[in-house]
Amino acid sequence: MFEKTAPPKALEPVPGTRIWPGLLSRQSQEELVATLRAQIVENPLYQPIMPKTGKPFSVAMTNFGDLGWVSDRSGYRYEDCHPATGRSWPPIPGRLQALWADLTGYGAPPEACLVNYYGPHAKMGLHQDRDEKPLDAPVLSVSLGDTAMFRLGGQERKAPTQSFKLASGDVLMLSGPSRLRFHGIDRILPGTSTLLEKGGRLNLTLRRVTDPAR
Ligand code: MD3
Ligand code: FE
Repeated sequence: MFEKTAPPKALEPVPGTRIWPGLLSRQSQEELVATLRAQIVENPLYQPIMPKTGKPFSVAMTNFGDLGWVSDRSGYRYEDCHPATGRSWPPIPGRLQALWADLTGYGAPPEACLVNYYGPHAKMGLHQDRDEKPLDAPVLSVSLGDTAMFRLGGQERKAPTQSFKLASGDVLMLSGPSRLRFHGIDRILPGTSTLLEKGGRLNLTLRRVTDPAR
C-alpha cells in the first residue's frame, strides 16, 4: 500500500505505542464500513458476558478471521465459530490484512479481527490483552465512527495512565514493550463523526493468536 511513498508519520507517545492519526481516508473508511456491514449480516454483533458474574459487556462484539475472541461464563478464549450462529467467522477484509502487512512487519498474517461496537454509553474497563500466544506479535487497531477516549497504562494495573483521543480513521499499533500495557476505553464522544449512520464507534483489532509455524 505504501510501496511508492513512505508510510505516514506515526506518533510514538511511549516506546512500542504508535498512533497514525487519520491514516485511513474518508473513502477507505466508507469502503471498510460497507464491507463490515455486509459481513455483519450473517455474522452478527452480540453482547458477550463476563466470566463468573455473567454481567453483559456494554460493547457488542463479533469477529473475522480463523479465530475469534469470545467471553462467556467459563472464561475468555479464542474460538473458530460464532457462539450464537455456530458458523465460522468470515474472513478478515483484505484492506485490513494489507494494513497489517504494511505496518507491523510481522512475518505471518493476523488470525483474529475482533470487532467492537460502542454505542453512546459503552466503555471498556482497564485490562491487558494476554490470551494470545506470540507476545512478540503486535496488535493493530483501527477506529471508525465516533471519537473515543482511550486510556493507556503500564504493565501493572496500578501504574500511571495517560489518555488519548482515537478518532475515525486513526490506526494504533502496540508492540514490544507496549504489548502488555493495561488499556481501556473510558467513553466515546457521541456525535463526533458522521461515518456511521446511527452513530457509535467500531473498533477493529487485528491479532496473531498462535505461534506461526517455523
Ligand atoms: C494497548 N479494544 O479489544 S483498541 C480490545 O478500542 C480493546 O475497542 C479497545 O482493548 C477498543 O482488547 C482498544 C487499542 C488497543 C488494543 C490492544 C492493545 C490497545 C492496546 C494491547 C496492548 C496495549
Ligand atoms: Fe484490549
